[in-house]
Amino acid sequence: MSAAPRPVPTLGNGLLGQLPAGVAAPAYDRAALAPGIAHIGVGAFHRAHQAEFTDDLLGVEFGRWGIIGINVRPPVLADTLGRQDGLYTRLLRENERVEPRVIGSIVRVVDSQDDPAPALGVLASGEIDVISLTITEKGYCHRPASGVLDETAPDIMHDLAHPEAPRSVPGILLRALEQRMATHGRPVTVMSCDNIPSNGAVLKTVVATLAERRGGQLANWIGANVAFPSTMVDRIAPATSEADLAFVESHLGYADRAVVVGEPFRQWVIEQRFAGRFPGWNRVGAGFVDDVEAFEHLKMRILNGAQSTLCYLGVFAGLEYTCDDMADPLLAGFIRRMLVEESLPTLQPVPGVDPLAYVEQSLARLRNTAIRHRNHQIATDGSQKIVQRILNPIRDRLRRGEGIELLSVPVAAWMAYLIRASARFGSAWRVEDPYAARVAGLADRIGHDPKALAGAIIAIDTIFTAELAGSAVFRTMVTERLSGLLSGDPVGYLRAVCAA
Ligand code: CS2
Repeated sequence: MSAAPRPVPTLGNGLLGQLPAGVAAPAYDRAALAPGIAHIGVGAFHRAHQAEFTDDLLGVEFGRWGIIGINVRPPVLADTLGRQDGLYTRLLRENERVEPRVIGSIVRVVDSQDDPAPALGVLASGEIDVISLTITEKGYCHRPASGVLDETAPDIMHDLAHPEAPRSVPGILLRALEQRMATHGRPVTVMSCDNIPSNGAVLKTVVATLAERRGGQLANWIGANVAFPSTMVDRIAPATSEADLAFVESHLGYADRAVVVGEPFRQWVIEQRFAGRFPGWNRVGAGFVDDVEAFEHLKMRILNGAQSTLCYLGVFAGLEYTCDDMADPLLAGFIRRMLVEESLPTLQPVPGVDPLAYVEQSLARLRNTAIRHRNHQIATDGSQKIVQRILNPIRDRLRRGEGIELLSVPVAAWMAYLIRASARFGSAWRVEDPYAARVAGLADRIGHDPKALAGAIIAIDTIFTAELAGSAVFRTMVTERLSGLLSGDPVGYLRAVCAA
Protein backbone atom coordinates (compact mmCIF):
# COMPACT_ATOMS: atom_id res chain seq x y z
CA MET A 1 0.00 0.00 0.00
CA SER A 2 1.43 3.38 -0.92
CA ALA A 3 1.37 6.14 1.67
CA ALA A 4 -1.20 8.90 1.14
CA PRO A 5 0.44 12.05 -0.25
CA ARG A 6 1.31 14.52 2.50
CA PRO A 7 -1.00 17.53 2.42
CA VAL A 8 0.71 20.68 1.24
CA PRO A 9 0.76 23.37 3.95
CA THR A 10 -0.66 26.80 3.17
CA LEU A 11 1.42 29.94 3.57
CA GLY A 12 0.63 31.83 6.79
CA ASN A 13 2.26 33.00 10.02
CA GLY A 14 2.75 29.39 11.11
CA LEU A 15 4.94 28.67 8.09
CA LEU A 16 7.20 31.71 8.36
CA GLY A 17 9.81 29.97 10.51
CA GLN A 18 9.93 26.96 8.18
CA LEU A 19 10.26 28.41 4.70
CA PRO A 20 12.48 26.41 2.37
CA ALA A 21 16.08 27.52 1.92
CA GLY A 22 16.33 30.21 -0.71
CA VAL A 23 12.98 31.83 0.12
CA ALA A 24 13.59 35.18 1.81
CA ALA A 25 11.26 36.08 4.69
CA PRO A 26 10.34 39.42 6.32
CA ALA A 27 13.36 40.79 8.21
CA TYR A 28 11.29 42.21 11.09
CA ASP A 29 8.84 41.14 13.77
CA ARG A 30 5.45 41.07 12.06
CA ALA A 31 3.65 40.53 15.34
CA ALA A 32 4.80 44.00 16.40
CA LEU A 33 3.74 45.66 13.14
CA ALA A 34 0.90 48.21 13.41
CA PRO A 35 -0.84 49.71 10.36
CA GLY A 36 -0.27 53.25 9.10
CA ILE A 37 -1.03 52.81 5.39
CA ALA A 38 -4.37 51.92 3.78
CA HIS A 39 -4.10 50.76 0.19
CA ILE A 40 -7.08 50.57 -2.19
CA GLY A 41 -6.70 48.07 -5.05
CA VAL A 42 -4.68 45.07 -3.90
CA GLY A 43 -3.86 43.58 -7.29
CA ALA A 44 -0.67 42.08 -8.66
CA PHE A 45 0.94 45.47 -9.15
CA HIS A 46 0.55 46.61 -5.56
CA ARG A 47 1.86 43.31 -4.24
CA ALA A 48 4.88 43.49 -6.55
CA HIS A 49 5.63 47.16 -5.99
CA GLN A 50 4.54 49.36 -3.05
CA ALA A 51 4.11 46.41 -0.67
CA GLU A 52 7.63 45.19 -1.50
CA PHE A 53 9.15 48.65 -1.01
CA THR A 54 7.35 48.81 2.35
CA ASP A 55 8.66 45.36 3.29
CA ASP A 56 12.18 46.61 2.46
CA LEU A 57 11.64 49.72 4.57
CA LEU A 58 10.38 47.77 7.57
CA GLY A 59 13.53 45.65 7.36
CA VAL A 60 15.87 48.66 7.60
CA GLU A 61 13.79 51.02 9.75
CA PHE A 62 10.96 49.36 11.60
CA GLY A 63 7.98 51.64 12.23
CA ARG A 64 4.21 51.85 12.21
CA TRP A 65 3.86 51.25 8.47
CA GLY A 66 1.90 48.05 8.08
CA ILE A 67 -0.55 48.09 5.16
CA ILE A 68 -4.27 47.44 5.39
CA GLY A 69 -5.24 46.22 1.90
CA ILE A 70 -8.74 47.14 0.73
CA ASN A 71 -10.60 46.01 -2.37
CA VAL A 72 -13.73 47.87 -3.42
CA ARG A 73 -13.98 45.86 -6.67
CA PRO A 74 -13.36 42.15 -7.31
CA PRO A 75 -11.45 40.02 -6.54
CA VAL A 76 -12.39 39.19 -2.98
CA LEU A 77 -9.31 39.22 -0.76
CA ALA A 78 -10.68 37.07 2.07
CA ASP A 79 -10.16 33.91 -0.02
CA THR A 80 -6.52 34.57 -0.78
CA LEU A 81 -4.47 36.97 1.36
CA GLY A 82 -7.14 36.84 4.08
CA ARG A 83 -6.46 33.14 4.63
CA GLN A 84 -2.71 33.63 4.63
CA ASP A 85 -2.37 36.32 7.34
CA GLY A 86 -1.67 38.79 4.51
CA LEU A 87 1.49 36.90 3.47
CA TYR A 88 2.33 36.05 -0.14
CA THR A 89 5.23 35.00 -2.30
CA ARG A 90 6.79 37.45 -4.71
CA LEU A 91 8.72 35.74 -7.52
CA LEU A 92 11.15 37.90 -9.44
CA ARG A 93 11.77 36.34 -12.81
CA GLU A 94 14.22 37.05 -15.54
CA ASN A 95 14.53 34.42 -18.25
CA GLU A 96 15.83 31.36 -16.31
CA ARG A 97 16.39 33.15 -12.99
CA VAL A 98 13.77 33.01 -10.18
CA GLU A 99 14.05 34.82 -6.86
CA PRO A 100 11.32 33.96 -4.32
CA ARG A 101 10.58 36.07 -1.27
CA VAL A 102 7.70 36.17 1.18
CA ILE A 103 6.41 39.70 1.73
CA GLY A 104 4.93 40.61 5.11
CA SER A 105 3.96 44.28 4.91
CA ILE A 106 0.21 43.67 4.42
CA VAL A 107 -1.14 43.15 7.93
CA ARG A 108 -4.85 42.90 7.20
CA VAL A 109 -7.23 42.81 4.23
CA VAL A 110 -10.71 44.28 3.95
CA ASP A 111 -13.35 43.44 1.35
CA SER A 112 -15.70 46.30 0.62
CA GLN A 113 -17.09 45.33 -2.78
CA ASP A 114 -20.77 45.49 -1.91
CA ASP A 115 -20.80 48.01 0.89
CA PRO A 116 -18.49 51.00 1.39
CA ALA A 117 -18.68 50.79 5.21
CA PRO A 118 -15.72 48.42 5.80
CA ALA A 119 -13.47 50.56 3.56
CA LEU A 120 -14.64 53.78 5.19
CA GLY A 121 -13.96 52.38 8.66
CA VAL A 122 -10.28 51.95 7.74
CA LEU A 123 -9.78 55.07 5.61
CA ALA A 124 -11.32 57.36 8.22
CA SER A 125 -9.35 55.87 11.09
CA GLY A 126 -6.83 58.13 12.85
CA GLU A 127 -4.16 55.41 12.74
CA ILE A 128 -3.95 55.79 8.93
CA ASP A 129 -1.51 58.48 7.75
CA VAL A 130 -1.20 57.42 4.09
CA ILE A 131 -3.91 56.23 1.71
CA SER A 132 -2.42 54.84 -1.50
CA LEU A 133 -4.26 53.67 -4.59
CA THR A 134 -3.81 51.36 -7.57
CA ILE A 135 -7.33 51.37 -8.97
CA THR A 136 -6.45 51.40 -12.70
CA GLU A 137 -6.90 54.42 -14.91
CA LYS A 138 -10.67 54.20 -15.13
CA GLY A 139 -11.06 54.18 -11.33
CA TYR A 140 -10.51 57.96 -11.28
CA CYS A 141 -13.74 58.62 -13.24
CA HIS A 142 -11.97 61.41 -15.11
CA ARG A 143 -12.04 62.43 -18.74
CA PRO A 144 -8.75 61.10 -20.11
CA ALA A 145 -8.27 64.02 -22.53
CA SER A 146 -8.52 66.73 -19.86
CA GLY A 147 -8.16 65.09 -16.43
CA VAL A 148 -11.39 66.61 -15.07
CA LEU A 149 -14.14 64.65 -13.30
CA ASP A 150 -16.56 62.91 -15.66
CA GLU A 151 -19.82 63.95 -14.05
CA THR A 152 -21.72 61.75 -16.49
CA ALA A 153 -20.05 58.54 -15.25
CA PRO A 154 -22.84 56.42 -13.67
CA ASP A 155 -21.00 55.90 -10.34
CA ILE A 156 -20.30 59.62 -10.04
CA MET A 157 -23.93 60.49 -10.78
CA HIS A 158 -24.88 58.04 -8.05
CA ASP A 159 -22.38 59.49 -5.57
CA LEU A 160 -23.49 63.06 -6.22
CA ALA A 161 -27.02 61.99 -5.29
CA HIS A 162 -26.02 59.67 -2.40
CA PRO A 163 -22.73 60.89 -0.92
CA GLU A 164 -23.28 58.87 2.27
CA ALA A 165 -23.27 55.56 0.32
CA PRO A 166 -20.55 56.07 -2.30
CA ARG A 167 -19.68 53.61 -5.08
CA SER A 168 -16.84 55.31 -6.93
CA VAL A 169 -13.36 55.53 -5.41
CA PRO A 170 -13.39 59.37 -5.52
CA GLY A 171 -16.77 59.22 -3.71
CA ILE A 172 -15.43 56.78 -1.12
CA LEU A 173 -12.37 58.97 -0.52
CA LEU A 174 -14.53 62.05 -0.13
CA ARG A 175 -16.76 60.35 2.41
CA ALA A 176 -13.73 59.09 4.36
CA LEU A 177 -12.20 62.57 4.38
CA GLU A 178 -15.50 63.99 5.61
CA GLN A 179 -15.50 61.49 8.47
CA ARG A 180 -11.88 62.34 9.30
CA MET A 181 -12.81 66.04 9.42
CA ALA A 182 -15.78 65.31 11.68
CA THR A 183 -13.89 63.06 14.11
CA HIS A 184 -10.14 63.39 14.80
CA GLY A 185 -9.24 65.88 12.06
CA ARG A 186 -5.82 64.27 11.40
CA PRO A 187 -4.09 65.18 8.10
CA VAL A 188 -3.52 62.45 5.51
CA THR A 189 -1.54 61.92 2.32
CA VAL A 190 -3.61 60.39 -0.50
CA MET A 191 -1.23 58.96 -3.07
CA SER A 192 -2.19 57.70 -6.51
CA CYS A 193 0.09 54.98 -7.91
CA ASP A 194 -1.63 54.60 -11.28
CA ASN A 195 -0.26 55.30 -14.74
CA ILE A 196 -1.98 58.56 -15.47
CA PRO A 197 -0.10 61.79 -16.03
CA SER A 198 -0.04 64.08 -12.97
CA ASN A 199 -1.93 61.35 -11.13
CA GLY A 200 -1.89 63.34 -7.86
CA ALA A 201 -3.30 66.44 -9.51
CA VAL A 202 -6.00 64.38 -11.27
CA LEU A 203 -6.99 62.69 -8.01
CA LYS A 204 -7.07 66.03 -6.22
CA THR A 205 -9.25 67.51 -8.98
CA VAL A 206 -11.83 64.72 -8.96
CA VAL A 207 -12.07 64.69 -5.14
CA ALA A 208 -12.14 68.51 -4.91
CA THR A 209 -14.87 68.72 -7.58
CA LEU A 210 -17.03 66.30 -5.62
CA ALA A 211 -16.31 68.27 -2.42
CA GLU A 212 -17.37 71.53 -4.05
CA ARG A 213 -20.60 69.99 -5.26
CA ARG A 214 -21.14 68.83 -1.70
CA GLY A 215 -20.83 72.33 -0.22
CA GLY A 216 -20.01 73.20 3.41
CA GLN A 217 -16.53 73.17 4.97
CA LEU A 218 -15.25 69.99 3.40
CA ALA A 219 -13.47 71.47 0.36
CA ASN A 220 -11.58 73.93 2.60
CA TRP A 221 -10.67 71.25 5.11
CA ILE A 222 -9.30 69.05 2.33
CA GLY A 223 -7.32 71.96 0.91
CA ALA A 224 -5.64 72.51 4.29
CA ASN A 225 -5.19 68.93 5.54
CA VAL A 226 -4.81 66.53 2.63
CA ALA A 227 -1.82 66.17 0.28
CA PHE A 228 -2.08 64.50 -3.13
CA PRO A 229 1.48 63.83 -4.34
CA SER A 230 2.00 62.61 -7.88
CA THR A 231 4.07 59.47 -8.37
CA MET A 232 5.69 57.47 -11.12
CA VAL A 233 5.58 53.74 -10.48
CA ASP A 234 7.22 51.03 -12.55
CA ARG A 235 7.55 47.26 -12.50
CA ILE A 236 6.06 44.82 -14.99
CA ALA A 237 3.87 42.45 -12.99
CA PRO A 238 1.34 40.56 -15.15
CA ALA A 239 -1.81 38.95 -13.78
CA THR A 240 -0.86 35.83 -11.82
CA SER A 241 -1.61 32.57 -13.66
CA GLU A 242 -2.47 29.09 -12.42
CA ALA A 243 1.00 28.06 -13.60
CA ASP A 244 2.55 30.55 -11.15
CA LEU A 245 0.55 29.09 -8.25
CA ALA A 246 1.53 25.57 -9.34
CA PHE A 247 5.19 26.61 -9.52
CA VAL A 248 5.21 27.70 -5.87
CA GLU A 249 3.49 24.53 -4.79
CA SER A 250 5.81 22.20 -6.67
CA HIS A 251 9.10 24.08 -6.20
CA LEU A 252 8.66 25.68 -2.78
CA GLY A 253 6.38 23.06 -1.24
CA TYR A 254 3.52 25.20 0.03
CA ALA A 255 0.22 26.53 -1.29
CA ASP A 256 -0.13 30.26 -1.87
CA ARG A 257 -3.22 31.74 -3.59
CA ALA A 258 -1.72 35.24 -3.71
CA VAL A 259 1.58 34.68 -5.55
CA VAL A 260 2.78 37.55 -7.67
CA VAL A 261 5.39 37.50 -10.43
CA GLY A 262 7.44 40.56 -11.36
CA GLU A 263 10.54 41.51 -13.29
CA PRO A 264 13.69 42.51 -11.36
CA PHE A 265 13.48 46.15 -12.50
CA ARG A 266 11.53 48.51 -10.28
CA GLN A 267 11.27 52.27 -9.93
CA TRP A 268 9.27 54.67 -7.80
CA VAL A 269 9.48 58.46 -7.94
CA ILE A 270 7.32 60.39 -5.47
CA GLU A 271 6.57 64.09 -5.39
CA GLN A 272 7.57 65.52 -1.98
CA ARG A 273 4.21 66.80 -0.91
CA PHE A 274 3.12 65.10 2.28
CA ALA A 275 0.57 65.85 4.99
CA GLY A 276 1.66 64.47 8.35
CA ARG A 277 3.80 61.35 8.78
CA PHE A 278 5.12 59.65 5.65
CA PRO A 279 7.14 56.43 5.21
CA GLY A 280 10.85 56.85 4.39
CA TRP A 281 10.60 54.88 1.15
CA ASN A 282 13.52 57.00 -0.12
CA ARG A 283 15.72 54.90 2.19
CA VAL A 284 15.00 51.80 0.09
CA GLY A 285 15.29 53.04 -3.47
CA ALA A 286 12.32 55.34 -4.05
CA GLY A 287 13.15 58.89 -5.20
CA PHE A 288 11.56 61.88 -3.46
CA VAL A 289 11.58 64.80 -5.92
CA ASP A 290 10.02 68.24 -6.36
CA ASP A 291 8.55 67.41 -9.75
CA VAL A 292 7.71 63.98 -11.18
CA GLU A 293 6.47 65.10 -14.56
CA ALA A 294 9.65 64.41 -16.53
CA PHE A 295 9.87 60.90 -15.01
CA GLU A 296 6.26 60.05 -15.73
CA HIS A 297 6.43 61.22 -19.35
CA LEU A 298 9.57 59.16 -19.88
CA LYS A 299 7.98 56.03 -18.48
CA MET A 300 4.55 56.39 -20.08
CA ARG A 301 5.79 57.38 -23.53
CA ILE A 302 8.63 54.86 -23.77
CA LEU A 303 7.92 51.72 -21.73
CA ASN A 304 4.11 51.98 -21.66
CA GLY A 305 3.95 53.40 -25.21
CA ALA A 306 5.85 50.36 -26.45
CA GLN A 307 3.57 47.97 -24.52
CA SER A 308 0.40 49.62 -25.80
CA THR A 309 1.65 49.48 -29.39
CA LEU A 310 2.95 45.92 -29.26
CA CYS A 311 -0.21 44.59 -27.65
CA TYR A 312 -2.40 45.43 -30.65
CA LEU A 313 0.17 44.55 -33.30
CA GLY A 314 0.83 41.31 -31.44
CA VAL A 315 -2.85 40.37 -31.31
CA PHE A 316 -3.21 41.09 -35.03
CA ALA A 317 -0.18 38.93 -35.76
CA GLY A 318 -1.63 36.07 -33.68
CA LEU A 319 0.85 36.38 -30.80
CA GLU A 320 0.02 35.98 -27.12
CA TYR A 321 2.57 37.73 -24.92
CA THR A 322 4.73 40.86 -25.10
CA CYS A 323 7.86 38.69 -25.15
CA ASP A 324 6.48 36.87 -28.23
CA ASP A 325 5.91 40.22 -29.94
CA MET A 326 9.48 41.20 -29.15
CA ALA A 327 10.79 37.94 -30.58
CA ASP A 328 9.32 38.95 -33.96
CA PRO A 329 12.10 40.96 -35.66
CA LEU A 330 9.68 43.11 -37.64
CA LEU A 331 7.58 44.15 -34.63
CA ALA A 332 10.66 44.67 -32.46
CA GLY A 333 12.30 46.75 -35.19
CA PHE A 334 9.17 48.87 -35.61
CA ILE A 335 8.96 49.55 -31.87
CA ARG A 336 12.58 50.65 -31.62
CA ARG A 337 12.13 53.02 -34.55
CA MET A 338 8.89 54.45 -33.19
CA LEU A 339 10.41 55.10 -29.77
CA VAL A 340 13.70 56.51 -31.00
CA GLU A 341 12.48 58.53 -33.97
CA GLU A 342 9.13 59.81 -32.71
CA SER A 343 8.46 59.33 -28.97
CA LEU A 344 11.88 60.09 -27.53
CA PRO A 345 12.31 63.53 -29.17
CA THR A 346 9.14 64.71 -27.35
CA LEU A 347 10.70 64.18 -23.90
CA GLN A 348 12.21 66.84 -21.67
CA PRO A 349 15.58 65.97 -20.11
CA VAL A 350 15.23 63.72 -17.08
CA PRO A 351 17.79 64.17 -14.28
CA GLY A 352 20.33 61.34 -14.36
CA VAL A 353 18.78 59.49 -17.31
CA ASP A 354 20.35 58.84 -20.72
CA PRO A 355 17.21 58.59 -22.90
CA LEU A 356 18.66 56.22 -25.51
CA ALA A 357 19.93 53.90 -22.81
CA TYR A 358 16.47 54.05 -21.24
CA VAL A 359 14.91 52.93 -24.55
CA GLU A 360 17.34 50.01 -24.81
CA GLN A 361 16.72 49.03 -21.19
CA SER A 362 12.94 49.16 -21.77
CA LEU A 363 13.23 46.95 -24.86
CA ALA A 364 15.35 44.47 -22.91
CA ARG A 365 12.70 44.37 -20.17
CA LEU A 366 10.01 43.64 -22.77
CA ARG A 367 12.10 40.76 -24.16
CA ASN A 368 12.18 39.00 -20.75
CA THR A 369 10.72 35.59 -21.63
CA ALA A 370 9.84 34.74 -18.03
CA ILE A 371 7.31 37.59 -17.87
CA ARG A 372 4.15 36.29 -19.50
CA HIS A 373 2.29 39.54 -20.03
CA ARG A 374 -0.71 38.94 -22.25
CA ASN A 375 -1.33 41.29 -25.16
CA HIS A 376 -5.04 41.27 -24.30
CA GLN A 377 -4.30 42.27 -20.69
CA ILE A 378 -2.38 45.34 -21.85
CA ALA A 379 -5.07 46.11 -24.46
CA THR A 380 -7.67 46.24 -21.67
CA ASP A 381 -8.94 49.81 -21.08
CA GLY A 382 -6.89 51.14 -23.98
CA SER A 383 -9.10 54.24 -24.12
CA GLN A 384 -7.74 55.18 -20.68
CA LYS A 385 -4.10 54.60 -21.66
CA ILE A 386 -3.74 55.92 -25.18
CA VAL A 387 -3.81 59.63 -24.29
CA GLN A 388 -0.70 59.66 -22.09
CA ARG A 389 1.16 56.95 -23.99
CA ILE A 390 0.52 57.87 -27.63
CA LEU A 391 -1.73 60.91 -28.16
CA ASN A 392 0.26 63.37 -26.01
CA PRO A 393 3.53 62.69 -27.85
CA ILE A 394 1.60 63.02 -31.12
CA ARG A 395 0.22 66.39 -29.97
CA ASP A 396 3.71 67.61 -29.08
CA ARG A 397 5.09 66.57 -32.47
CA LEU A 398 2.25 68.17 -34.42
CA ARG A 399 2.78 71.44 -32.55
CA ARG A 400 6.35 71.44 -33.82
CA GLY A 401 5.36 70.49 -37.34
CA GLU A 402 6.93 67.01 -37.03
CA GLY A 403 5.63 63.84 -38.69
CA ILE A 404 3.64 61.06 -37.01
CA GLU A 405 4.09 58.23 -39.53
CA LEU A 406 4.93 55.74 -36.78
CA LEU A 407 2.89 56.97 -33.78
CA SER A 408 -0.25 56.98 -35.96
CA VAL A 409 0.02 53.18 -36.18
CA PRO A 410 -0.97 52.46 -32.53
CA VAL A 411 -3.85 54.95 -32.74
CA ALA A 412 -5.37 53.11 -35.71
CA ALA A 413 -4.50 49.75 -34.18
CA TRP A 414 -6.38 50.70 -31.01
CA MET A 415 -9.39 51.61 -33.18
CA ALA A 416 -9.21 48.34 -35.11
CA TYR A 417 -8.97 46.41 -31.82
CA LEU A 418 -11.99 48.18 -30.36
CA ILE A 419 -14.21 47.73 -33.41
CA ARG A 420 -13.22 44.08 -33.29
CA ALA A 421 -12.14 43.83 -36.85
CA SER A 422 -11.44 40.32 -35.72
CA ALA A 423 -12.69 38.43 -38.74
CA ARG A 424 -10.03 40.21 -40.74
CA PHE A 425 -7.32 38.94 -38.42
CA GLY A 426 -8.51 35.37 -38.26
CA SER A 427 -9.17 35.44 -34.52
CA ALA A 428 -11.86 36.75 -32.18
CA TRP A 429 -11.58 38.59 -28.90
CA ARG A 430 -13.66 40.31 -26.26
CA VAL A 431 -12.96 43.98 -25.74
CA GLU A 432 -12.68 45.12 -22.11
CA ASP A 433 -12.86 48.89 -22.24
CA PRO A 434 -15.28 51.51 -20.91
CA TYR A 435 -15.62 52.79 -24.50
CA ALA A 436 -16.14 49.35 -26.09
CA ALA A 437 -19.91 49.66 -26.55
CA ARG A 438 -19.68 53.22 -27.84
CA VAL A 439 -17.06 52.42 -30.48
CA ALA A 440 -18.76 49.16 -31.49
CA GLY A 441 -21.98 51.16 -31.90
CA LEU A 442 -20.21 53.60 -34.22
CA ALA A 443 -18.85 50.74 -36.29
CA ASP A 444 -22.31 49.16 -36.52
CA ARG A 445 -23.82 52.41 -37.70
CA ILE A 446 -21.07 53.56 -40.04
CA GLY A 447 -19.62 50.26 -41.21
CA HIS A 448 -15.93 49.80 -41.76
CA ASP A 449 -15.37 52.78 -44.03
CA PRO A 450 -12.02 53.94 -42.62
CA LYS A 451 -12.45 57.64 -43.23
CA ALA A 452 -15.92 57.91 -41.72
CA LEU A 453 -15.05 55.57 -38.88
CA ALA A 454 -11.77 57.27 -37.93
CA GLY A 455 -13.57 60.62 -38.09
CA ALA A 456 -16.36 59.43 -35.80
CA ILE A 457 -13.95 57.94 -33.25
CA ILE A 458 -11.72 61.03 -33.28
CA ALA A 459 -14.85 63.06 -32.49
CA ILE A 460 -15.06 61.43 -29.02
CA ASP A 461 -13.98 64.54 -27.12
CA THR A 462 -13.26 62.86 -23.78
CA ILE A 463 -10.33 61.08 -25.48
CA PHE A 464 -9.32 63.33 -28.40
CA THR A 465 -8.83 67.03 -27.64
CA ALA A 466 -10.24 69.63 -30.05
CA GLU A 467 -6.63 70.40 -30.99
CA LEU A 468 -6.00 66.83 -32.18
CA ALA A 469 -9.41 66.40 -33.77
CA GLY A 470 -8.84 69.61 -35.70
CA SER A 471 -5.48 68.52 -37.12
CA ALA A 472 -5.71 67.52 -40.79
CA VAL A 473 -2.35 65.72 -40.53
CA PHE A 474 -3.63 63.63 -37.63
CA ARG A 475 -6.88 62.67 -39.32
CA THR A 476 -5.18 61.85 -42.60
CA MET A 477 -2.45 59.70 -41.07
CA VAL A 478 -4.82 57.80 -38.78
CA THR A 479 -7.27 57.22 -41.63
CA GLU A 480 -4.48 55.91 -43.83
CA ARG A 481 -3.31 53.52 -41.11
CA LEU A 482 -6.85 52.36 -40.39
CA SER A 483 -7.50 51.70 -44.10
CA GLY A 484 -4.44 49.49 -44.15
CA LEU A 485 -5.52 47.59 -41.06
CA LEU A 486 -9.05 47.13 -42.42
CA SER A 487 -7.78 46.08 -45.85
CA GLY A 488 -8.03 42.49 -47.02
CA ASP A 489 -4.55 41.73 -45.66
CA PRO A 490 -4.05 43.58 -42.37
CA VAL A 491 -1.12 41.43 -41.28
CA GLY A 492 0.61 42.02 -44.60
CA TYR A 493 -0.02 45.74 -44.18
CA LEU A 494 1.45 45.66 -40.69
CA ARG A 495 4.50 43.83 -41.92
CA ALA A 496 4.95 46.39 -44.70
CA VAL A 497 4.68 49.28 -42.21
CA CYS A 498 7.06 47.59 -39.79
CA ALA A 499 9.59 46.86 -42.50
CA ALA A 500 9.43 50.33 -44.11
C1 CS2 B 1 0.80 47.84 -18.67
C2 CS2 B 1 1.28 48.31 -17.31
O1 CS2 B 1 -1.26 46.72 -18.58
C3 CS2 B 1 -0.71 47.80 -18.76
O2 CS2 B 1 -1.30 48.85 -19.00
O3 CS2 B 1 1.26 48.68 -19.67
O4 CS2 B 1 0.64 47.62 -16.29
C4 CS2 B 1 2.81 48.18 -17.16
O5 CS2 B 1 3.22 46.85 -17.18
C5 CS2 B 1 3.31 48.87 -15.92
O6 CS2 B 1 2.96 50.24 -15.99
C6 CS2 B 1 4.82 48.73 -15.77
O7 CS2 B 1 5.25 49.53 -14.74
